[in-house]
Amino acid sequence: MTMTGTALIYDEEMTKYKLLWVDPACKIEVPERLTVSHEALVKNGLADRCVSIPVREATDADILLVHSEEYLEAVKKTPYMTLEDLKEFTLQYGDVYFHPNIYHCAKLAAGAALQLVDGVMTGKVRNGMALVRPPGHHSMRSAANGFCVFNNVAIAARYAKQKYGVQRVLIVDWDIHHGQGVQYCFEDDPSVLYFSWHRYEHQKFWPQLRESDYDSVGKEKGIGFNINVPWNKVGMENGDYLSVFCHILLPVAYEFRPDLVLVCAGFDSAIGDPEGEMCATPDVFAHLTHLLMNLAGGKLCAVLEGGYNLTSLAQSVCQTVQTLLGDPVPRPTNLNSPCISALESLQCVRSAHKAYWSCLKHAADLPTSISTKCIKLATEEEKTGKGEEEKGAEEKVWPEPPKRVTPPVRCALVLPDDVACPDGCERFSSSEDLDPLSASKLRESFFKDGNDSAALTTLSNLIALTEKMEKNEICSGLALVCDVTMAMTSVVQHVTAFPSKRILVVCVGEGNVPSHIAKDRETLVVQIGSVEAEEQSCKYYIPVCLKKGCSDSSGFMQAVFGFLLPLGYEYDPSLVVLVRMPDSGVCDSMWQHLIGLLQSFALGHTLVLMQEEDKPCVGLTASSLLGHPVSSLEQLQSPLTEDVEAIERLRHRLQADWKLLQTTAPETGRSDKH
Ligand code: Q9C
Ligand code: ZN
Repeated sequence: MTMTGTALIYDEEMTKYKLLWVDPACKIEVPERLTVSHEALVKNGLADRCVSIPVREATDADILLVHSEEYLEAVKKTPYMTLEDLKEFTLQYGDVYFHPNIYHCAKLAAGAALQLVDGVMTGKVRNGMALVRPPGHHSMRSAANGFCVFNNVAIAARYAKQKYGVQRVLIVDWDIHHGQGVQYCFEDDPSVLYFSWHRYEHQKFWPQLRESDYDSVGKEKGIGFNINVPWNKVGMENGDYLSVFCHILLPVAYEFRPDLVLVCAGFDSAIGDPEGEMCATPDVFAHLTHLLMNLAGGKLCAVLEGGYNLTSLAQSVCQTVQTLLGDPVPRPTNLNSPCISALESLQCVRSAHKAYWSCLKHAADLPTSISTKCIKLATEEEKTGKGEEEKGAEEKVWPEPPKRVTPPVRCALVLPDDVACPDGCERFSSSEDLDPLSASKLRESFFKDGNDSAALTTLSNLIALTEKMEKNEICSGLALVCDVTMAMTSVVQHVTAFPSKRILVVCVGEGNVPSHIAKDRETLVVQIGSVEAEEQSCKYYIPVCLKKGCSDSSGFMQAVFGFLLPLGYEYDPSLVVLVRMPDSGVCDSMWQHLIGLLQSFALGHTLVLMQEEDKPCVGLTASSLLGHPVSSLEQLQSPLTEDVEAIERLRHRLQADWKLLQTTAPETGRSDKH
């Protein structure tokens, strides 16, 4: 059991089938999809860093976990069919083609997903990705569909349950099409939570199913365990995707507490894709991946689905795999406010699920005036013309995501001599003395009366550490200090003296945040605690107040997903300073999850400040800074009504300034962005 490492599963054999006749609907599903993805991983040095696991053929028994015997027997005959027979066989299904070698490849694709599950569940690797063709999420019990023959991910979920006794599986389908095959498979099953977002356009987009809408929430025992997020416009961007993660998927997923996460990793949701026509850039997949990586103790298996723009596909695959490998995630790019149509979808989904998830219990009701009206409007738009088609025809261009560099030191610590430095980290002590000017400034600010030289050394080390972080020589840091408030103040003072430095300060627990920090406008302070802060309308000091403070896990997670993450994304800091106030009450695993999530920002540059009496937490804090997987939170209770109400009041007050906080569409009726 190593629990580290990332598996890559790929076999060239899966490039050895293709469309043999003319069919405009299928011509985009080409063998090069796989070769360009794999070549990009090799070229970027990522393939070499992965543990290569061979594919295998899924057995009949594996396939029958999801498909009918009749269907399997029918597909088994396809290798022996003539071209004419294959064409005719194909005709009974929608948007799919057969080839004499596709049955073989489909067995390898499903088998690849199972090999990945085996690798992760046995602890051979922490996580991984399988590059496969044919894709899987559209295929149904007795039907091929949408380029898919066997439902690779659905088979993998059943297999994991059966072979490893996995109790709860989360399937995240970020492909731009609705994986209706997965939905049908698990609709009545509460042990598998299926989340899908998809281009829908009020049922005008393929596969044009009524049951792809937000109100298909699952059936019988599985009610609440199917989450559909319909995109009713094309052109959705990074902000729209991240907003859905913060306000729907993450809170629900943390409440669900999966033992395994499977990703239907289709990249037709990325910019440039001819099917999706969305505008999210490839780096967004680094964030989507990262945000899921601490669920299920890090056990994440990504299996390729769609993705038809070869450039965008290859870049997106690299972003995903590099994140699985644990490299710091890039700063989010092009992060605009969610568009009105996305907010409408967000509001509809949250409202449809409020009865089933306590984290959504207080979500707003359905918007009063959209759905039916929009169907009509969409029809009118279509009649009047070409608008949409022209948009689709434009060739999109976007810059190649910059190379992601990992600093030589992943985590450095400023510790008293008697505290041991955890494995994998470096004890930090500045080789040079602080420059005289800074030193005298520090002395003047903090040690006017008396001369505590030990504390001064700690502070100067701390400042030297932030400078190394800024130069990207060190990724993250941790300091054990005798006074966190003083340390925070001096770091903020020092760092904000540099141009374009933006600090996100996250205070966990009670304690006064010196008012000049909160008011300096180059620093955003979010404090999660229990002290009723006097109503103040400062955009840059945001106190989230919980009745029971940070010891209330559900309230805390509500604050993290609903507030801290969207604010962090919108603010886009260059440094995160996480301050653990004394007696914060935060439990170990929540603290670790918080650290993991905060590493979405500032290229992973997180500086943690803790008071000396918190030294028992140094090890687990460092472990999370190193990106090690975190174990699941205990089962979350329902958040306190008064807390949720207070949080909602805060949201209302702040959402004019911070657009990613929005969870509802403005009450004006129709959606008209894009
Ligand atoms: N304009 C996957 O992405 N419709 N399947 C094609 C052509 C079928 C997509 C219409 C799309 C199937 C795995
Ligand atoms: Zn797709």
